[in-house]
Amino acid sequence: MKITQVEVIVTSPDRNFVTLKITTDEGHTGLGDATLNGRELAVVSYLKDHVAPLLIGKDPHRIEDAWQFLYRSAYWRRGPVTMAAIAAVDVALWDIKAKAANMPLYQLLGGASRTGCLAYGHASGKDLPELFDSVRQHLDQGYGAIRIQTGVPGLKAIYGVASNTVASGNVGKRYDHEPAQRAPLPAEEDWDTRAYLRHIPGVFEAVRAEFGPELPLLHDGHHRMTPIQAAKLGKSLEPFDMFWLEDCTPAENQEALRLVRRHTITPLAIGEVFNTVWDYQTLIQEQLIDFVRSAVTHTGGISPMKKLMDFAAQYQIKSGIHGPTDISPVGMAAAMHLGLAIHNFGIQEYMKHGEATNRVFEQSFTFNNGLLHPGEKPGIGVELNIDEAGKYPYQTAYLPFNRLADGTVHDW
Ligand code: EZ4
Ligand code: CO
Repeated sequence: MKITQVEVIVTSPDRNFVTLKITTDEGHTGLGDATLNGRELAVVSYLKDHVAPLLIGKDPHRIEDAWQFLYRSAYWRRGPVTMAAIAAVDVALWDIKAKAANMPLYQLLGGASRTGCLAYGHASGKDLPELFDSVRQHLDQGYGAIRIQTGVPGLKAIYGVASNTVASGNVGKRYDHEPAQRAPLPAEEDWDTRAYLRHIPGVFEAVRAEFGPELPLLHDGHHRMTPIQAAKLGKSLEPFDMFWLEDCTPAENQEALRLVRRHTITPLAIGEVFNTVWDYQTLIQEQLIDFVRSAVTHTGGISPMKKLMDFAAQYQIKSGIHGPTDISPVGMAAAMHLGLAIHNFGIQEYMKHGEATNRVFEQSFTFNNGLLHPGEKPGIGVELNIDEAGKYPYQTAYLPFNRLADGTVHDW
């Protein structure tokens, strides 16, 4: 088999998505997600200008060789643009291989280790009544685990609280709990870590009082704390039996987690902005985390994610694969196949895509009783409807950023 065509499709049904489509001389096609939120066109150029010409004529079955060739021959290693581009190639080739084998991808990864992948959704509200309504809506939709984000008194806008975050300069509509906005410039939000730390424990106390002890609860700190602040939050949340505390400190400094770990038994999840296994070396070997947050889309694809999760398994560290709406249905499907197959699956983040997105991407996954399953179609189970995709050209969009009261730019 030979690769005959490599296309990069940009579409913006509810938000921007970048999709790689590889076609072979035997008529098989494979899809890969290359969406890098707010920096989409950089990956489009990387793929179109620097990767597509290298793939024509190659054997699509040689996935590991293609991965190593793209990674090592570039000379410049790692980085989100490079790794999203390589991930798209890797997933598209796995899609082709599984279609050629006439099997769903998870079968090629060792077969199913479970009946389905436990998913968590995002509940949010600017105050407790709004938050409780959002939790109830998620329970009604069948979610069996829920992330809790709330407004903080005195702060106008805060990560993860959609209704509270329309900042000046925003000309587009924010999609559900999706932080990116269609606008010519990023929106500016405000932040105060001490106000946040005072408020959050009471929120979890109230949620436990309302919804009981069983529901798995998660929270995302979105890189905003110092190590000692993160330790304090983790400790103060211990009575509420968290499933995890996510991204408590900025991700570049792996050693910071040593300090957090010394002070709290709240489970820690990190890594949605990581893009290689090396970013986890210290975290995994020193058992500083409990869950790996990497997205298949941003960490080089199925091949390295399988290796990363096998490494993590030696330390009883589980998966918590990133799955916001800025991961396309193609990236979500890849995550579901991997999650179904690996032994150390933990939980899968799952936010529903919009109707327009679901028309562009025809999908075969199911969500029943809180469990995701990728379906039984050969390949990853997603096809791109090119006519629908063509209706939605790229729109400039940015993630927001924030400043402290004195104007200092803070972590977002
Ligand atoms: O802000 O996906 O856990 N989920 C998150 C996301 C991220 C966006 C960034 O592209 O932190 O909402
Ligand atoms: Co996050």
